[in-house]
Amino acid sequence: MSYVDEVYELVVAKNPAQPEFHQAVKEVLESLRVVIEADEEAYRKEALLERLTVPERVVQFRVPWVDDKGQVQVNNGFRVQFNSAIGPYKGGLRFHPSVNLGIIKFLGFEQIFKNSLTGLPIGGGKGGCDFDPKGKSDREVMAFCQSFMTELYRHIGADTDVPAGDIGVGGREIGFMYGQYKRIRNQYEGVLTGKGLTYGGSLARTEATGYGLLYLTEEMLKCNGKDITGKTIAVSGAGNVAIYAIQKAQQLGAKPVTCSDSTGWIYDSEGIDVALLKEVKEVKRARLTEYAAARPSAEYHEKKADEHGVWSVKCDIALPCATQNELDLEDAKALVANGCFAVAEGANMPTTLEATEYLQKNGVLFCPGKASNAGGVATSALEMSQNSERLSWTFEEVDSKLQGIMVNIFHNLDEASKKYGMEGDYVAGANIAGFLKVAEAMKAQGIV
Ligand code: NDP
Ligand code: 2IT
Repeated sequence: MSYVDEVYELVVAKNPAQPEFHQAVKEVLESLRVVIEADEEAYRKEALLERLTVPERVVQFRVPWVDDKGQVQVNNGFRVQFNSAIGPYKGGLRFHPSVNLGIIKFLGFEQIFKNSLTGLPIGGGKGGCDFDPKGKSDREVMAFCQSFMTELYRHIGADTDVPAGDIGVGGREIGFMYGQYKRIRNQYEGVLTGKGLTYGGSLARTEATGYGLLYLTEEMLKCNGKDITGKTIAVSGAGNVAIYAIQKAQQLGAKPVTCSDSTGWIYDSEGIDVALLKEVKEVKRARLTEYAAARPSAEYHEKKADEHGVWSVKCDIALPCATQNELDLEDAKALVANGCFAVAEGANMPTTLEATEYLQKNGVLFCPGKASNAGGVATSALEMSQNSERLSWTFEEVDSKLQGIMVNIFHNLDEASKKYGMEGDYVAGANIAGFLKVAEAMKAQGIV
């Protein structure tokens, strides 16, 4: 059996009931087949793929806290420190009821290659908790965040592991966690990114993932003889990534017409009103029904299991920005039938393997999240640089560095896909380009 297949079977056997982790590993290993098989014995002897797929460290812990009724609640906290070959562990924290070890491992594994693609010195990690911030008071969120950090603090540090936000973790949660870290450690250091601007945050970090997604999409289209101006875009999600993707798409002259949350979705024939969406989601933390109520051109649709939601809308470009596996084979068929010619992932692994294959086979330009959503973590690394030099850069400075990074990422994966005979397969290009740097660093550092 080939080494790649052997390792994939091992991963499935050793990590039962972690389907998202298997999926992420499968996609990467399939892309690496051509690289590994060219030098199979050397990779096998060093057990490089086994080392790549087993996290350096997994921390799992109890998070007890008291709710507003005086009831004690207990949640499950995680931090997976996956790979530190090229820098301190770096990756977000997700607070969502669906969080479990397999989800955090898939996210941490993806992060290794994403962080490598940014060209910056950051290793791969991810964490989170099955806590649901929805419907909780600010005091409850603070009590939870303080308890979470009361264990996490001993595993992280500015040169060790630097968490940030992800689903359910935004400025409010980062602030509460930062305060508790500082209180316990008595140390003012850049241990988290996505911090507020008054205490070490970077300008443009809030916008970075969505803006970066559009910078990369624009470059991908340009290099394929297409222009983003005037194009209709279907976006899913209504959180941090979706909001700033919609905003930048409009600045570039495109027309995003949809967004969604966990209960329903919006089609707005006039184009999404970003100021209203921000008011509903960032300020009121309300449902999208409130957007529809305030906007005559918007239709609200309740989410239904057997329907395609935002992917049923006629569009030129699709940007999935909500969560994993939200775009399946049937959705991909609907997009192709409606003339969609480009998909770039804002979320992590939003497209199933079958859907990705279908889109690629039907000539749709497809950019995987580990490349197209890397602007968030790249700007986090820029926040770390600013913290280290105890200076703050202007919005324009950070934004122009972000643009340069995203354009560079696209060219790196484009070149890798060509070099390995898979021109236009940006999934393979991203996985190969991300892997080669990490593998070289791992080899140089010996058996650790
Ligand atoms: P937010 O919590 O800000 O927003 C998430 C959005 O997706 C919300 O609209 C939420 O709906 C919706 N959503 C979440 N889970 C589900 C679900 N299970 N089913 C349907 N809808 C869901 O998170 P972000 O915008 O930060 O993250 C979105 C995606 O982007 C994630 O995959 C994340 O890993 C990825 N990402 C985030 C980065 C960042 O910097 N924040 C960087 C790179 C990737 P509702 O409002 O109802 O909760
Ligand atoms: O998935 C991701 O890249 C993030 N959630 C951002 C991670 C970070 O450290 O900024």
